[in-house]
This record gives sequence, structure tokens and C-alpha cells, in this order.
Amino acid sequence: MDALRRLFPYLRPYRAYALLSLATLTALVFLDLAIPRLIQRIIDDGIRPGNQDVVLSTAALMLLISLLSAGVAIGNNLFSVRTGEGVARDLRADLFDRIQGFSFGNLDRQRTGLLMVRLTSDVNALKHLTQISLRIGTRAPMMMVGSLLLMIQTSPPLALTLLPLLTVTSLLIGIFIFRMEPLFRVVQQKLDRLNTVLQENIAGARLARGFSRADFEIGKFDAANRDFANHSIRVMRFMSTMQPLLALCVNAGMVVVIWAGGLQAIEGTLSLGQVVAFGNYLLTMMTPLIMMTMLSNTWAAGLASARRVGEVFADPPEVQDLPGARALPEDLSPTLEMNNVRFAYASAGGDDVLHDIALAATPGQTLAILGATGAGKTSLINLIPRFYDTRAGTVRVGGEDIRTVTQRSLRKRIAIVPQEALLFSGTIRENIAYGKPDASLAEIEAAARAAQAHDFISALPEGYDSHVEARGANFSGGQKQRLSIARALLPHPDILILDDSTSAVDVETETRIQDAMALSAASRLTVVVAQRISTVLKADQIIVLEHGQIAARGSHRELLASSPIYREIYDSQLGGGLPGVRA
Ligand code: DCP
Ligand code: MG
Repeated sequence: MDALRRLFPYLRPYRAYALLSLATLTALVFLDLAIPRLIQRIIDDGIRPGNQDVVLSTAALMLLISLLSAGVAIGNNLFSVRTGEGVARDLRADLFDRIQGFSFGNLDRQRTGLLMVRLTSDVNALKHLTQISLRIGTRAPMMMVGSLLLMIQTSPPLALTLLPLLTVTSLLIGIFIFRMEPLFRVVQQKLDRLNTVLQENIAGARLARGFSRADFEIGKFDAANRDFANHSIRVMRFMSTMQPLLALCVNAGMVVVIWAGGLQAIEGTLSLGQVVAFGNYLLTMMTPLIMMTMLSNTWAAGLASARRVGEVFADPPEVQDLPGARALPEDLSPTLEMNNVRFAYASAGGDDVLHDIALAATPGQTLAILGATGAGKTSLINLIPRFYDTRAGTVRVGGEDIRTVTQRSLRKRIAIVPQEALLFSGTIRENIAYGKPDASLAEIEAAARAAQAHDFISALPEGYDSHVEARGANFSGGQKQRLSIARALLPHPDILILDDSTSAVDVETETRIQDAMALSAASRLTVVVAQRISTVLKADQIIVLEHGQIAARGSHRELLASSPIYREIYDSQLGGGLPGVRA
């Protein structure tokens, strides 16, 4: 319930539609409840005394009411659809904004597949809840209460006769609703589980093939599928015993009405029309029951969804601008400095992955970070654009503590080539120009040339307009890396970060990329991450990272002379010597 309350503000912009929808719903109840009265009139004042005028006029009135009722029902549907769709659209937009605003830490925590479910199925469930509530939420209870009142008004003694039966029926309904909601909630959870398994399976389809784990995946899906079906069956079994029971109550009620009402009609204390009207009210009182089952299903689903959507909103971005944060001054020389930096991932139990990091680099320099897999290289460079906050210590860019400036102004100065080259579906041109959408073709080409991508792009039939599949699936690893280097070079960043971004290209191409980049590097600070020593040979400063600690630092020459660890890496990788490179 609490979760739902937080979503109420979403109704506000559509309150006119929601109110209209409720108003039409109320009108609908009144129109529906008028019909049995009119039937009573046709019988008592028309048919029995043989008064044709009353028969005709009442029939015409009934027709009119039916027409009106149809019109009002259409209105109600339209208004409720408007409200539901509006709420869903706003909710999706806000969720999307929220996810866009997520820091890396939040993204580590929230799973992609589940976020997608939040934005699609969960929002849909809430839309459905809004619409169904506006269509039958108030109608069902109003119909029941209204019918009951009219039954009493038609004939208090007959209503009294029915009282025990009505009590039993009400109890049944109560049980029904209270048992139904939790049952539906479980079904909803099972459906969720099914969705999760499905999402993961589709995302990992290639992997499952590669490891011949298709059987395992099918088994996993089968279990979730079966579980869902079993619980659905349980709910249906419950419903299928409840519904005939309720029907039995209604029919028994009808028998009582006809029997007791019939006797009273013979005695002359009740008219035939009254008996028929009474019977009709009994029926209208029971129809909402079917609506109630629909409602309790929708409510269970909607509540579960509201809770989960609420969880997304309740996860604030880990990295946030300080109140009143300034923009990083444009004319500031982009130096980089880290002091006593410690860092840990919140998601990974909280052990430090970086200890006591101190480093400094100035524009024009290349700072290389060398280390084995898992040493903490990616973690280290992710601190520069403030993708994560440090646990202790400061990161400064241009002398400013990056926590005091806006993320936007900081990131505008930095371009990053992530370890996993990710491309969007679209054209090559769009992908390279991602960070500077208004770039000219000449600029795009220049960036591609520097990244040694121009040649292979030109060789494609459609050149720069060639299509890129989602995630860059139609390019090789090395091609993707070069495209993402071009993308980072295009906006001429002050700080360029390359995270092992030449790992999939051959050493010769790598050298050419480095030479081309060196031409424009005069005022740029470059941070290069690598496992391969050949990548870092020419760096001004090399930092050797080991288990999250700086194990050695210096230029290639200095390290070779002073650091046994570096010497060891060098011997193991380039022991045979590299053509053109001397120690
Ligand atoms: N880690 C984590 N949560 C993340 C990312 C990493 O707990 N979201 C852990 C796994 C490693 C440690 O942090 O133990 C360092 O990981 P890095 O990604 O920083 O390691 P590298 O970049 O040095 O490794 P590689 O060369 O494989 O990219
Ligand atoms: Mg890494």
C-alpha cells in the first residue's frame, strides 16, 4: 500500500480524467440499477392492468437508458484509458531518467534485465491497475450496496428472508478476496522468476551454446515454467471451487425469492413486478463478484509492481553533485592528481581494491598503468571521471577536488575508451560522433585516421555510413576497439583514458595508433591502461599496480633498472626483444 501511495502523484496531472471516469462510473451504476425498477413498472402498471401506453413509454425509457448507459460506458473507458496511459508514460519517463542518472555503483547493483522488466511489465501492471480501478473499482461495491438498498426498498420482509443467505454469501466473498490476493501475489512472483530466467537466458544464449549448457538452461527454464504453471493451477482450482459456490448462493437466493416472493404475491402483499425486480437486484448484486476476482488479480500484480518500481526510485545515485557545485573552470590546465586514495566496491563486500594510491600527471604527459588482471586498473581510472567516489583520499583535476565540481563539467573534459568497446546500433559515422554529434565528416575522418580505423572503414561498401549492429556485433574486436578510440579522440578531450583499448589489435597497429595520437597530444593528458608492456614503453611515467597497490613507478628505462617486478614482466612478455625497441 505504501508503495502505491508514492505513485499517487502520477495521477495528479490526469485527475480531471480520473474524476470524469469515476463520475461516469457512478452514472453507470445508477443507470444499471434503474432497469429492474422499470421492469417492475412495465409489469405492474402496464402488462397487468393492460395499459399499452405505460408499456410503450416504459420500454422507450428503458431503451433510452440503455443507450445512455452505452455512451457513459464508452466515456468511462476512454477516460480510464487516458488516465492509465498517461500515468504509464510519465512513470516510464521518470524511471528512464532515474536509470540514466544512475552511477556505476547503482548499475552494479541493479540488474539490467530486471530494470527492463521494471520499465515494461511493471509499468504495464500499474497502468492496468489504474484503468481497472477506474472502471470497476468503485462500481462493484456501489452495485452491491445499491442493489441491497433497493432490495430492501422493494420489499423489507423478503429482504429479511434472504438475510441468512446474504450473510453466507458476504462471508464467502470476504474469504474469497482475502485468500485471493496472496495467492495471486505468489503467482506474480513466479511469473517474475520466469521472466528473470528468460532474460538471463537470452542474454547468455551464445555462452550457453559455447559451453553446451543448453540442457542446463532448458532445465532451469523448465523448473521456473512448471512452478509458475503449478501456482496458476492452484489459484484456478481455488477460483473454480469458489465460483460455482457463489453461483449456488445466487441460485438458492433466486429460489427463495421466487418461493417466498411467489407466496407473498399470491397473498397479495407483493406485486408480481416487485418479485421480478427483487430477483433482478439479487442478480445485479452478484455480478460484481466476477469483477472482484479480476480486481484482486490486478491489485496483487499492481501492488507487487509498485513495490518494485518504488525500489528503483528508492536507490539514489551514488555519485551526486554537491549542492552548489561549480563547473570546472574551462581555462584550467587539466592536471591529474590522486592522494591517499582508497577505494572499495559497495557491491563486493567492501574490501578495498585500491590502497593508498598517489599519483600526478600534467598535460602533454602519458601516464601508464600496468598490472595483471584484477590488479585494480579499471577501478583506478574509473575514479578520474568520478564514476565512483573514493572511500578515502582525493582525486584532483586541474587542482580542483573533483567532488566539488559538477560531474557534467568534469566529464566534458575527459574521454574514455572503455575496456569493453561498446557500439550502438546506427552508422559508423554516428558512433564515432557520439560525443560530438555536430562533428563534420572531415573531423570524423581525422579521428578515424588517428585510430587507424579509416582504412577498414573506407574498404566497406558504404564507408562511414555502414550499418553497425547493436553492441557492434558485426565488427571484430580490434575494429570495435579502433572505432571506440576514434570516438574518444573526436571531441579533443583534455584527458584521454584508454583502458586496455588496444588489447585486440596487433602490436604494429598499436604503435601506429600511438604515433598518430602523439601528434595531437601536446596539451592532452593521456592515461593508458595495459597488461601488455609493449603498450606502455613510451609513456612518461609507468605505474605498476599490484593487488591494488602501487608496486613501482618510473619511466621504462628507470623501472628496468630499479624494479625487479617490472623486469620480470618485461622478460616474460618481451624476453625475445621487440623489433625496433631497445631496453
Ligand atoms: N571488482 C568488483 N566490482 C566491480 C568491478 C571489479 O568487485 N564492479 C573487483 C574485482 C577485482 C578488483 O575489483 O578483484 C579489481 O578489478 P579491476 O576491474 O579494477 O581490475 P583490472 O582492470 O586491473 O583487471 P583487468 O586487466 O582484467 O581488466
Ligand atoms: Mg580492467
